[in-house]
Amino acid sequence: MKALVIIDIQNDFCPGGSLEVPNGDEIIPVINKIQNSFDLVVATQDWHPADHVSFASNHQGKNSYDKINLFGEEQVLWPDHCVQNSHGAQIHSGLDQKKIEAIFRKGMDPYIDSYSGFFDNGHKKKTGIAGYLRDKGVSMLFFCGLASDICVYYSIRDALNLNFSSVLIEDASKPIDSKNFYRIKDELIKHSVEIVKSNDIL
Ligand code: VGL
Ligand code: ZN
Repeated sequence: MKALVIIDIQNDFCPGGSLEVPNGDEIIPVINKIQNSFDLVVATQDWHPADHVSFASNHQGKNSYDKINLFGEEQVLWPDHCVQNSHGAQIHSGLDQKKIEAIFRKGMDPYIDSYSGFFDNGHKKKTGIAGYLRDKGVSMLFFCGLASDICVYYSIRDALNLNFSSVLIEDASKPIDSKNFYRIKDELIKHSVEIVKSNDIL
């Protein structure tokens, strides 16, 4: 059984949002078009408290996109984004939610970031999405959403480690940094992730 996993289609990651992905909203009609091709559709939602450790505003003297060392791991500091209950945290109104059976929130712990839809960045806590997908009988995951070089990428890496076969729908995803995405694409191909276009699955 095949599931579509839609990552973080939220206002803050779309044009006009605080952490906008260039042309991020352009993938929304593409995602809407492909949803009917799947047995199951789920989504993730970045959902941070205002005092979240990933926000530059919570570190004196630091600017957005600075990097800090956090408990031995590198942490990029972001503009405030996807603050719980804010407009920016809402799923973009253009995304068709009729087929989305469950939305897994992530990034609620103020002290750790959570790029992947499966675990926090320290791999300490699960969101429960893997158990949910397995319970539903899913073996193959198709990923799309924002941003393909951050949250989509980390989600795919975890999916591979959890032995889900994984496909990235390239034109249903967009990166924050397209140069970074070229590197990531090579890495994913080496790890036998299939990269397809939305037309291939319609
Ligand atoms: C994301 C940076 C910080 C993403 C989330 O959804 O790609 N990026 N939080
Ligand atoms: Zn975030």
